Amino acid sequence: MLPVDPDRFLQDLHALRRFGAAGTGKGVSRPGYSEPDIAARDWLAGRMRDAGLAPRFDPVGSLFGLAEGRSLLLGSHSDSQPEGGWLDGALGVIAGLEVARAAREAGGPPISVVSFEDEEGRFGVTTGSSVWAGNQTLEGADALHDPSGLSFAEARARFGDRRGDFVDPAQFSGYIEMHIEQGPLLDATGEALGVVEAIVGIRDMHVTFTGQQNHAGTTPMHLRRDAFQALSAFNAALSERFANVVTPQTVWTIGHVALHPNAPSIVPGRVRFSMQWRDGDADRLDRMEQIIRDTAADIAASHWMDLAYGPMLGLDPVTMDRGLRGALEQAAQAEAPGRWRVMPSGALHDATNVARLMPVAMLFVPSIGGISHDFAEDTAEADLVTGLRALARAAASVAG
Ligand code: HGY
Ligand code: MN
Ligand code: MN
Ligand code: MN
Repeated sequence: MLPVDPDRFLQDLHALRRFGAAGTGKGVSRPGYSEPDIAARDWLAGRMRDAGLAPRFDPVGSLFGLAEGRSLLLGSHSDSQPEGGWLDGALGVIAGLEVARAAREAGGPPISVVSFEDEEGRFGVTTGSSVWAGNQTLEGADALHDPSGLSFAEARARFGDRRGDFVDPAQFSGYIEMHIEQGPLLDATGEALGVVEAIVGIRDMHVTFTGQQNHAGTTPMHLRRDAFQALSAFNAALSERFANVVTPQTVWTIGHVALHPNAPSIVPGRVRFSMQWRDGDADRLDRMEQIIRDTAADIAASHWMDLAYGPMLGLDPVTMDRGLRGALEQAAQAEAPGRWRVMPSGALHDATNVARLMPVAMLFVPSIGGISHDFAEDTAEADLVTGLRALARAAASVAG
C-alpha cells in the first residue's frame, strides 16, 4: 500500500477548483483552451514538477507528468463543461498525482499522471485522448470548430511553445482512471465504490435544417418554411421511431440548438442542432443513425427544408482489462468491504481512447444525488478519500 496523504490530496483538489470557479464558487467553468483551463494546466505542471515528475504538454495540450522508465499511467482530464462540476475529471487527475507522489516518496514503482485536453468535447468527442490514441487524426481534429466558430487548430495554438511532441504510449504498462460516477446508482445503494466493466459507445453529429426566414406577422402559416417547427416535428417523430430499437440504457440528446436569427418577430430560417446518442451496443448505435437520417429526410421533405449534416464523430463501446479490473476489485473489497459493485459507465471517458493503446480500467466514487455536468455536482469527502486509497492500493499491486 502506498502512503497517500488524504489532506494533501484534498488541498490540491480544492486548489484546482479555484481555476474557473463559477456558480457561487461551487462548480467550475473551465472549457478546454479557455484561460482558466490553460492557467490550471500551468499550475498542475508545477505540482507535477514539485512531485518529481517531468511535466510535458503534447501538441494538443494534454499534460503528462512523467516518471522515469516504464510506468503505470493514472489520470483523467482537467477541462470542464461550460457549466461543470469541480470533480468531473479533476478527481482522477489529482488522485493520480497524489498516488504518483506517494510512490516516489516511498521509493515505490514509477507512476505517471496525465490530464487529457478537451475531454468534454468543446471541439469533438474526448478530443485530446482521441488524437493521442489515433481514434481521430490531428488533421481531422484541426478542422473541427466549437459553437462560436473557433477552430481546433486555432485553439491548440494557445498553448504556444509549451507544446512538445506526442508522448510515446509504449512507456506505459496500463492506465487507470478514477472518476465520479455522474449517475444515481452508488448514491442510491449507499455503496462507496464502483469498478467499471465497460464504457458505452457514443455517436455525435450536427444537423442543419434550412427553410426561409420571413416576417412573423405577414407570412401565412401554410406558406412558412419554419426551421423551429421542423426541429420540433423531428424530435417528436424520432422518439416514436426509436421506440422499437432502444433499451432502457439507450440515451439520446439534442443539447445544443442554434436557431437563426432567434428573434420573436422573425420566422426562423435555419436551425443547427447537436444530435448525440449512446448505447453499449455498437450495432444499435448504427441502427439509430439510420433512423435519425431517415427521420430528418422525411421532416425536411414535409416541411420544405434543406438538410445538411456536420462531421459524424463517435467511439465504440469498450470493455475494461481483466487484470487491471481484478486489481481494482481486490482494492475495493479491502477499502470498502461489501460496499462496492461492478457496473457499466454511461458517461464517456478518456479511458475509451486509451484502451486502443494499453490495458485500461476505471474506478467510480458516488455522485451526490446523481448530479453531474452541473455546478451542483459533489461527492462526500469520505468517499473521495476511500476512492484515493483504493486507487493507491490497486496501483501498488499492478505497477512496477
Ligand atoms: O459526456 C461525457 O460523457 C463526458 O463527460 N464527456
Ligand atoms: Mn469526465
Ligand atoms: Mn464530463
Ligand atoms: Mn416591420
